[in-house]
Amino acid sequence: MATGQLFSRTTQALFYNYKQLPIQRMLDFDFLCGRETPSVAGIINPGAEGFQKLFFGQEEIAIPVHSTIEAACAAHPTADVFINFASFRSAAASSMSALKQPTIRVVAIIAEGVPESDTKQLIAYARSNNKVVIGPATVGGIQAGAFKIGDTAGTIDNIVQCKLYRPGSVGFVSKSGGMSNEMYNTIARVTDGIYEGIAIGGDVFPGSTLSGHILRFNNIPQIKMMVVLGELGGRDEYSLVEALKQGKVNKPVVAWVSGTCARLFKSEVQFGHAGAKSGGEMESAQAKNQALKEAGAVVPTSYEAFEDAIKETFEKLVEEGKITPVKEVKPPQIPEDLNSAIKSGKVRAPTHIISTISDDRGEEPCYAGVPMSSIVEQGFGVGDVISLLWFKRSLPRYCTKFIEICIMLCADHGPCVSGAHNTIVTARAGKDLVSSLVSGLLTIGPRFGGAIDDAARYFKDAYDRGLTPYEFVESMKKKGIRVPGIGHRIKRGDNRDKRVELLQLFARTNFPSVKYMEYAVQVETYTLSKANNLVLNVDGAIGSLFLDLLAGSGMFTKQEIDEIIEIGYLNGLFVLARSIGLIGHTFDQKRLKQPLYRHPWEDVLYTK
Ligand code: Q5B
Repeated sequence: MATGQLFSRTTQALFYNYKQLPIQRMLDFDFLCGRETPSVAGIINPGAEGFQKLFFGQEEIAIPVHSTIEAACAAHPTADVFINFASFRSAAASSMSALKQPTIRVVAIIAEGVPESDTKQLIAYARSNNKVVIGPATVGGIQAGAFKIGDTAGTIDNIVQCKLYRPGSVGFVSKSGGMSNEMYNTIARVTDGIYEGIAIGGDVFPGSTLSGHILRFNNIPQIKMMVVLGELGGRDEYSLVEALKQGKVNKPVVAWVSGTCARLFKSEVQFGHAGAKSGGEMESAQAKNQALKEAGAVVPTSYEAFEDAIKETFEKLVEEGKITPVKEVKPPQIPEDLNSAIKSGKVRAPTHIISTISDDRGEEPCYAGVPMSSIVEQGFGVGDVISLLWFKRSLPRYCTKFIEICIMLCADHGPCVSGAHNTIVTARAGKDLVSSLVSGLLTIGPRFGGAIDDAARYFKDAYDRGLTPYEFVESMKKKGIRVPGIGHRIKRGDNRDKRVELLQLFARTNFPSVKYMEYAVQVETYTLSKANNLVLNVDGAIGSLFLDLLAGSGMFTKQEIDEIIEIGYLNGLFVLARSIGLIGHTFDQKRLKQPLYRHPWEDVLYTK
């Protein structure tokens, strides 16, 4: 591997598999370091394309998402690092594809459990093509103040504590990612900090080696000393021993091979990493520490003494004038995410919506506080659900039954009424269910189906003010207003609307009082004396009877009744009911494969 710098303050990466947290951590690190460009140029999410919103400091940025490695490399030719967050199943294949891209120089493989035979192929390909593989089974690496791979060095707090936002003088390489976090802390405490840190990963065959990185660090002028944390198992450390012996490393190396405790076990021990097992004596931590020491590395007597060894080596270099400790800089403050700030109680934010009728956050959804299971167990009907969601209370059974009857009776009134006609024409124009439904619903209004609220308003006002039917109807006439709930295109005094009769019968049998309905009937008697078509229609019947329900059930205060009437809840009954019929008409037309409707010329009066 050798040569020198792997990364710089302008290095950009392609991130394989969308993982919000590590990408955001990379971008937060960029901001902390004062980078001008985000270190993630693009995301590769197989099968998906578009943009992913993330924060770069205080600003939101949209990072392009590509469905293939080839497309991402073509779109971002200067992004030369490939950070592979694929699972162990697909990590090798995707890494090989990345290595084969001419623009990709470094591939970091995070997954554990990549088959060794696959890794060997990756290593061979990388070597012969002068590319670098970090991992598998690694957290990655970091160049302080410049570029960071994924989750390396953990949280922003840890990165600040370890002063990784600006370069120091120490090159660090370890097998373990977890231990590298620990070492970043140690090194920050006793030196002027890390210049570059790499975790090569704990597999038996790592893509790049401890010695490879040390030789590379040796060529980086800003790195004045190196720290190595090896572990028992494998022979990587002996390559470093050889390099030291051959004088290929001319900067101080402080090294420790962990796993000395393995000797306390009677049988062979396998530690956390695949490669961390005590093989023969040569692979023991003791033997490797001894060999490193003999080759000229500074090797402490125990891990506990490692920190002091690093400290002494650093201080000696300072004394010798080989290191001028870097000047401390204050990193910018990363804006905290609103969600985490709220969670920790640091800030409060106003909500944008207030809702009182239902809640889906718990174990089961609730309508006005009543859980779904109760609704089912208690045999509630749609009338009960409407009373919960519209009126926020459980109404007596006769009330909910009345609501259900209204819905059943208003569900449809044939294909010739305004709403059904519109729905049929729309369905025949090839439109979908929702378009056909809403085109019918949009006809509901003061003349067709949507007169229930006004009927309730006017009947209530007239009755409460003590107007006689004559006074009421004539006053409306004077104002030029048709009495809502009165009149029908086909129903007559001698051809009453059956629906009205059924509603009246139910109310007379079940309601404690039907005073508003009786008043509406008196109004009808008067209007019928004027013209035979001025019957109490279904809107008028529902409007007047709902006034009786509201006033007679004892479930509503006067103020609540006034509010219901003022807001206008009752047309909702017709809208809901007629949706059933309009949906039916849509299906009917589709089933019958009816062609585009065109109104016949003969049925239009063309005139000037
Ligand atoms: N005149 C419903 O009118 C209709 C009068 C009136 C005083 C009245 C009309 C009206 C109020 C709104 C209303 C709901 C437009 C109806 C429904 C659902 C449906 C539909 C279905 C379903 C019918 C003739 C003469 C004129 C008018 C006078 C009429 N209504 N005077 N108060 N309310 N009602 N809508 O038949 O002197 O000749 O000028 O607006 O309650 O929509 O099945 O089809 O389930 O789908 O077109 O049942 O009554 O009568 O306009 O020719 O008027 O009567 O002033 O007097 P028509 P017009 P004049 S239920």
